[in-house]
Amino acid sequence: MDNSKHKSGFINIIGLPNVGKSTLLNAFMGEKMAIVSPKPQTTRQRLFGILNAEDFQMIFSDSPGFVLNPSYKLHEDMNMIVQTAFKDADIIILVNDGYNTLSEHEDLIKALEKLPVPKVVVINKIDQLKAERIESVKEEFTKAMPESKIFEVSALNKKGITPLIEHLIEHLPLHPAYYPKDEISDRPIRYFVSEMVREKIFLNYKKEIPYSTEVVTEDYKDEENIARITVMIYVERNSQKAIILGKHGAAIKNVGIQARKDIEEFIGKQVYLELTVKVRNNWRNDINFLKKSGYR
Ligand SMILES: Nc1nc2c(ncn2[C@@H]2O[C@H](COP(=O)(O)OP(=O)(O)OP(=O)(O)O)[C@@H](O)[C@H]2O)c(=O)[nH]1
Ligand SMILES: [Mg+2]
Repeated sequence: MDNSKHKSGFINIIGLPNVGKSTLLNAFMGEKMAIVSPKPQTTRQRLFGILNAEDFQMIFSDSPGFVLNPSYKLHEDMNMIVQTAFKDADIIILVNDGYNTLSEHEDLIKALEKLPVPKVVVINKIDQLKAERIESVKEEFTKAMPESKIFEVSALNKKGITPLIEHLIEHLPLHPAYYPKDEISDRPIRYFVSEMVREKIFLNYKKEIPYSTEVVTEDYKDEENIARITVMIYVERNSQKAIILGKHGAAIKNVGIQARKDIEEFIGKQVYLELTVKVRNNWRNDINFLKKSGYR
C-alpha cells in the first residue's frame, strides 16, 4: 500500500467507573484483553489494545474509571493515570452507561473542552436502557458536548461497534504505525497474568476484599509444554488473608482454577499456577509499593 496514506493514533477510552470501558476495549479488539467485573474501580492501570490492518493501526487505551472522591493514594494515582490518557490522545471516547448524572461528568467534560482532538460520546449498555433514557442522555450530552458525535452501543453484545470503528478510522491521523504490526498490546504477559488473577478476586469476593488486594506475578517460567507461574496476592490485614484463603484453602483454590483456565486460553499452553497470599499493611497509601507496582 501507499505508506503516505497509512493511519495510526491513540484512541483513549475514558469515563466514570463501571460504565463498560474495558468491555468496549475488548469489543474493539474482538477478544478479551482487559479484565471486567460488575464492581466499580476494577481497572487500575492503562492498557493498550492494538488493532492492526494493512492501512491502519488503532491503539485503544483502556484506563481506570475517574474516581470522584479519592480516599487513598492509589485513587489519586488512578486519577493521574486518567490525566495521562488526556495528554496523548488523538481521539477521545467518553463512555457513559446512562446511570450517572451529567453533573458527575462535569470535571471530565471541562477537561475535554480544552483538548483540540476529536471526541466521541458512547452511550453504552443500551441493551438494558429504556428508549426514553437513551434519548434523554443523548440530549444532555448533545448540549454539553455539541462538537462530539454520539454513538449508542452495547459493548457486551457487540452491538453498534462497526459504525463506531468506521467513524474512528475516518478521524484517525495519517501516521506510520507506532508499534510493530504483529503486536496487540504494550503490556507483557506477566501483566495479563496478574490481571486475570485480580479479575477472579473481584468476581469471587465481596465488600472491601477486592479493593484491598494487589496482585503481582513474581515468576514466569516458559517451558516447552507448560508455563510455571508464581503469583503473589497482597492484602492489607491478616483477617483479609484468612478470607482470601477460605476454609481449608477452598476459596483461593477456586480463584486458582478460574484464573488458570483463562491464562491457558490466553497463552495457548498448559499452566501450573502457584498463588501465595501476603499481608502488606496499608499498601494503598504506601508510595514505594505503589511505585513498584507501576502506579506512579
Ligand atoms: N448489560 C450490559 N452490561 C455491560 C455492558 N458493557 C459492560 N457491561 C457490564 O458492566 C460492568 C462493568 O464493565 P467494565 O467493562 O468492567 O467497566 P469499566 O468501565 O471498565 O469499569 P472500571 O474499570 O471499574 O472503571 C460489567 O459487569 C460488564 O459486564 C453492556 O453493553 N451491557
Ligand atoms: Mg475497566
